[in-house]
Amino acid sequence: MSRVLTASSPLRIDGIELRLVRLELVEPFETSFGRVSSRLIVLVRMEGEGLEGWGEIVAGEQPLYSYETVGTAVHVVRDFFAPAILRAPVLGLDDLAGRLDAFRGHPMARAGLQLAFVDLLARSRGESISRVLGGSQDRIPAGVSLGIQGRVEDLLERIERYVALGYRRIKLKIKPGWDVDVVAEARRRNPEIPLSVDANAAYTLADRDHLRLLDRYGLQMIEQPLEHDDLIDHAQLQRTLNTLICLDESIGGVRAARQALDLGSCGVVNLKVGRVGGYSQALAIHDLCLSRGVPVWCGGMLESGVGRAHNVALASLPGFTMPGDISASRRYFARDIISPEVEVSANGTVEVPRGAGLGYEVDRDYVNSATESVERFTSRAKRVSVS
Ligand code: OSB
Ligand code: MG
Repeated sequence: MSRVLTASSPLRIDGIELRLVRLELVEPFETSFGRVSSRLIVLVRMEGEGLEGWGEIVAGEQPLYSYETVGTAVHVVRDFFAPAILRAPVLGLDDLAGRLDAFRGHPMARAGLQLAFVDLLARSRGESISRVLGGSQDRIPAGVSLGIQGRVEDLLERIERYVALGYRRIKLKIKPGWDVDVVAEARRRNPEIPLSVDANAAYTLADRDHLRLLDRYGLQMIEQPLEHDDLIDHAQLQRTLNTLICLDESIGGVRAARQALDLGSCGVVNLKVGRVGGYSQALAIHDLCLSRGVPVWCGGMLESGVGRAHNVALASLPGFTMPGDISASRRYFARDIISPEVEVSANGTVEVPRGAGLGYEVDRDYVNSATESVERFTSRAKRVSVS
């Protein structure tokens, strides 16, 4: 696997722009931690060497999935991360990541900057992001994550719809009161489809007997059943379940991934570049799982097309052996901010673009019309000194 994440000569970063863009979802998305009907997308645009790179910070408006929010992300980028990056030309991804090493936490904010940088770097090399990351697949299998519904019939109708569209795996959000009976009915109506569930940390180890009831339904995995930062109880639960546990929230970086695999906390990893702090951590987790024979798939955060394009590039790496939460643009938004939009073919795959950088164009007019605010940071801006 060849991976080139350094520039042929250091990249001078002239500016970093944060842009808040409001996009309505085609329908509300409900999980065990809440319901969203629109997304306030944080786009990162990094300018340098006459080029630009685009990234996205996947934080939500409220600290539910993670403690990070749109507000905390804007704060740490403005006051700490952007000044560190603008201080001197950047040699490559390791240099960029290293500039932020002194700071703790805020992985989603870090990731957004890494994404924009890698897009810029790939464009400077005239190569796709998939290529600079060492991607090996030119199409990736699509999956869909279906939120909690008011009625089981509404869920069954959606399952049918996405199966008919060719999606290769259906994931159901669950929570206490919307779990075993719903899964039983979904399975009864769809005996053959690859099915999984995601609890977003809605249970505790005391629910183990209840969770074991899910073993009957041939699920590919049960995602993040227990607390968001737990590895120990998951290891204990995994020993009593036949169904593989997949961790999402609990895998905050490569150290948590290594510990989870050593402890037996999961048999599958949901890899989200935003959650783990960017490509530097995502690549390390990917390589670790590949070397241990642990399947990885690419998760999503209801991203705009910019974030999704990065997910498509990441999912082209060889360790991604299961369909991810990568769905067509129209599954999320009536209109996406990239062109072409992400499409899922009749046999349930997304093509990995070959063009330079993201391989999709950002639709500036539409982005402008949906923008709520813009802040731009340059090397001349007032800043906090860190070293
Ligand atoms: O837990 O995987 C999750 C969306 C927002 C926050 C957390 C999660 C999700 C999803 C949807 O499951 C993934 C997607 O389609 O983008
Ligand atoms: Mg999840």
